Amino acid sequence: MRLSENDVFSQITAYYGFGGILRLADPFGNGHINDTFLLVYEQDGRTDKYVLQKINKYVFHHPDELMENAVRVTEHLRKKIKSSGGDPEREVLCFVPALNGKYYYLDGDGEYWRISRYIENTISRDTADSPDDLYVTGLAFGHFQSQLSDYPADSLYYTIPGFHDTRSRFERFKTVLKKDLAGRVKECEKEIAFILEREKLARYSMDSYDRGEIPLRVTHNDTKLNNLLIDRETGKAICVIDLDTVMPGFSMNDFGDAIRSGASTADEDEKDLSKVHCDLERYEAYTKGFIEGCSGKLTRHEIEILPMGALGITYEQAVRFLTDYLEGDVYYKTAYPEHNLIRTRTQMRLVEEMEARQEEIRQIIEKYM
Ligand code: ADP
Ligand code: GN1
Ligand code: MG
Repeated sequence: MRLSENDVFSQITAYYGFGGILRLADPFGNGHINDTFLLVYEQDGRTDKYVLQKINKYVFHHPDELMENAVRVTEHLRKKIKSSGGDPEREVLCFVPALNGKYYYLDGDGEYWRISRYIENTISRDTADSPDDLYVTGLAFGHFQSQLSDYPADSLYYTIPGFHDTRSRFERFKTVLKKDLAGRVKECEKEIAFILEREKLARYSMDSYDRGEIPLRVTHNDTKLNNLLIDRETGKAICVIDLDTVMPGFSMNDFGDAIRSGASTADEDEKDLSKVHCDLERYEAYTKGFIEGCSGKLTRHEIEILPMGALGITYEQAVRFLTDYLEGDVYYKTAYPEHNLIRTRTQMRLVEEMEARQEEIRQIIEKYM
């Protein structure tokens, strides 16, 4: 018999030694990967809030290594924040150890759970409201990369090997096509052709790396807009979250994923493609923030090819959504059967726009070189 969520919540309460009464344990946030809950305990008139997550084992094969990375990276960030006079309670995730010192709870069903402190008075956005939202986002993700620039990259585990190896993802896509496990290939001919026609995009980042043109850095690798907490009142960026994919990577990808998600004028799963555009004002605002946030650490060539990061990662996302659709929705959470196909189409639309407006985008980057 599988454990119910309520069983797990009470086991966790004991395992972590949380006092008081568990008043609330509700699903929380819009992540596509982990199961997230907000836990609220009340004791002697005080309220303690935690974010509890079940780590997705289909996606992350070694949750123990993932937590080791996350704890080490947050300790590094905490030191930096303290020494620069920041607020370590709000500006970095704080994972909570259990009574035995471990940073996860392994339940009787073999599922891994971890807890961080809830950061008060914050929101995370799925889409941006204004270019300024992108500027603060760029500053935050750039600063995050800058704060980790002295962290020894080779001491981190690869929590998902080949995560942004678009070249391998392209090859895998072709294998999945041949297998057609879910019998869906027939209904996506246009989308498949779109992907296959653009093999050049699949090769760009890894080929650049192989030629020694770009360095490997410690990067976030999932800089989607909603992986940043924003202060509810001031609108300022507070804390970069979702650290499960912090590992060696390329700066162009941390640039790219935020453009993909934040410069888009519509949700990632918007069905009406006439609403989906890559807004160049937002693109420019993110560029300005990101380059400022990286505080001089990027090479000239890295800056020059940032637009290829946006194009490449958006293309990669189309490949990933379509691969998942063709495999029968095994990776991303979906709310209805065509969800991954709808997501694929928004990404394709963004790729087409970025391709059509390459010259304008080049001029934006030139301003910040
Ligand atoms: P996933 O990997 O599934 O995307 P995330 O770690 O991004 O999961 O968390 C999902 C959502 O939960 C985030 O987008 C954010 O809104 C919220 N969240 C996560 N951690 C915290 C935290 N410590 N404080 C406040 N909100 C959080
Ligand atoms: C996932 O975990 P979340 O929802 O922040 C995914 C990203 C994708 C994104 C698309 C570990 O991000 O890589 O870009 O969905 N995370 C993982 O929305 O695969
Ligand atoms: Mg997330």
